[in-house]
This record gives sequence, C-alpha cells and structure tokens, in this order.
Amino acid sequence: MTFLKSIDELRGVFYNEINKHPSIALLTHKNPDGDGLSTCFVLQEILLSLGHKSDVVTDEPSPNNLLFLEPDSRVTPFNEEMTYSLLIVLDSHSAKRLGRPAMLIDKADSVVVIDHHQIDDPLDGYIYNDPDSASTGLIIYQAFEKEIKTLPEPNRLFVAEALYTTLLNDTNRFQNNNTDEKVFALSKELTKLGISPAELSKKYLLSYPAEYYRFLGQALATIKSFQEGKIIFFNSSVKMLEENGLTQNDTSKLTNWLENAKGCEIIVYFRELEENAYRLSLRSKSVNINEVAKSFGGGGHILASGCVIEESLNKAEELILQKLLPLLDT
Ligand SMILES: [Mn+2]
Repeated sequence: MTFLKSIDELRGVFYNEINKHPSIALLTHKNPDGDGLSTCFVLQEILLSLGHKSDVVTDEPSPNNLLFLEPDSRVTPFNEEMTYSLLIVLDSHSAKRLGRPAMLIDKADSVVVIDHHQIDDPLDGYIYNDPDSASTGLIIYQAFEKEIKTLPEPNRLFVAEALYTTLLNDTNRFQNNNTDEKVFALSKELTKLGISPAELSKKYLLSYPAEYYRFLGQALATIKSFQEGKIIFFNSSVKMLEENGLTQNDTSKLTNWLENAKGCEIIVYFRELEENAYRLSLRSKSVNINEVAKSFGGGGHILASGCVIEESLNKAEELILQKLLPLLDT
C-alpha cells in the first residue's frame, strides 16, 4: 500500500487513476451513513463533471435520515457478478468494514482510499487518511474545492447539501469534540454555495417515522448506569426492531440521544444482531475507547468506536465493563 501524504498527492493519484481505468465504483463501510454515503454521492457528481461515469455500490438500504439526498436514485445494489477496475473507498480503509462489496477488491486493478478513521488493517492501495478531519466530506472539499465550485447548478447545490450532511453526521450536529474551525469554515463555504443549514438540520433529524421513536423508547428503557452515571449501557434486540417494522439500519446514531446525559463519560450501545451476537457502539467524552474496541477486533476513532462481540448480552456487558472501569480510574 502507498500512504499519500498531502492533498496534492491525493489529487495527482486521483486524476491519474480515473484516467487510466475504464470502470469506477465508489464504496463505503457497512451501515452506510451520512458521511460515507454522502461523500460517495459527492465524488460521483465530481467524476461525472469530469466525464467519468461511476457507480456507488452498496449492499444495504440507505438510512432514513438520508432520504432527502434521494439515495435510491444514486446507488447501484451490489451483486457478486459485478466488477470494476478502479475502486474508490470512502470513510473506511479496511476490507473487513466493507461487507460483501469487499469482494470487488480482488477483481479490481487499483484501489484509492480516502478516510479519517484511526488506521487499523488498511487495504492494499493508495491511502489518504486524515484523522484530524471531522468528516471524510471535509477532505473531499479540501481536495476538490475547484471542481465543486465549477459544477453546474443544481448539481453544485446537491453537492453542497451532501457535504453539509457529512458535517451534521460526523460532528453529531456540532456537538462532538471534533467540531473545530475547519468544520465552521466549510459550513460557511457551503452556506455561500446556497445551502440552508436550518432546513438541512431539520431534514436530517426529523425524517424518522413514528415507529422509530417507539423503538428508541424501548431501547432507552434498557439504560443501566455504572460509576454514578459515568458509564451508560443500553441495548436493543432484534425483536424490538421487528415489532416496529424497522431494520438494523435504524439502529445507527442511537447513542446521540444520550450524548448530553449529565455526568456521563462513556456510552455503550449493545445492538443484538442475532442470538448471542452484539454490535457495540462506544462513545466517550475524553478517554480513548478505540483501544477497547480494538481489543475485540473492532476500531474507529479515539472517542467513537465499534466492535462485535459474540456472547450473551450479560457476558458482553461484563467484558466491556471490565475494560472500561480502569480507564476511569486514571
Ligand atoms: Mn466519517
């Protein structure tokens, strides 16, 4: 693999690769979100304006809170027969996070990765990774500002809205610690391009069906707190999803609802995938929980990570609590 050290290097590789390969697919991680999927759409628009057709390949339904970006008209569902010579992977750098579309890697001639997660088990390809960027969308704007500004309307407005969505998503609407000067600078640029921040914030937050809120209530009703509320655990079951007509896709971002819980340092959401298998979302205000996720084969960011544990809920909670308690002592 080759680590690209600057935006100029990334641009050089990008232009070289897109001109060399006859077919291009854009991929993001499993449980596509408002950063990964939105940046795929942005890059698809940029590529199109440069005369290159590309497919955004996903293997899952798009999340409800992105419906305003009309994802169904933009994605190509994965199938095992498909093949592309160039893959551009966004908001992820590891094959194990890509789900079934990872099968495209071996068939491809070249892979370019643009990401901002802590490096762990990277793909073989060109990698541009900037953990100091709050979203992958921020990197894309940095790299392709010129191309974005010269897009025709209404494509430019769509791209600006999608980029703002990456900020809403990855800063948890400007509440996470990664909300910095660069986030506001990009917000300003996007506002100048014509987005309505208030409208987008509402669309992104309020597009849930009533059943979602009932599910949320059920999940929040499982809250357990430890160490005087410094650690909060909660969970959801497959049954809760089924009785509300929802899918695993609807479990993303649930930790957001608890992020301002008074005195809370660490939140862990245990979502049941199947019997005795839980996917965990770990969120922290200050301590590094990426190491905890990594010790269970997962990863992510210093303050926001995830992993899967194949145990009963009780056992999974016990295992995690053992790892978390020493972190709060220091
Ligand atoms: Mn991201």
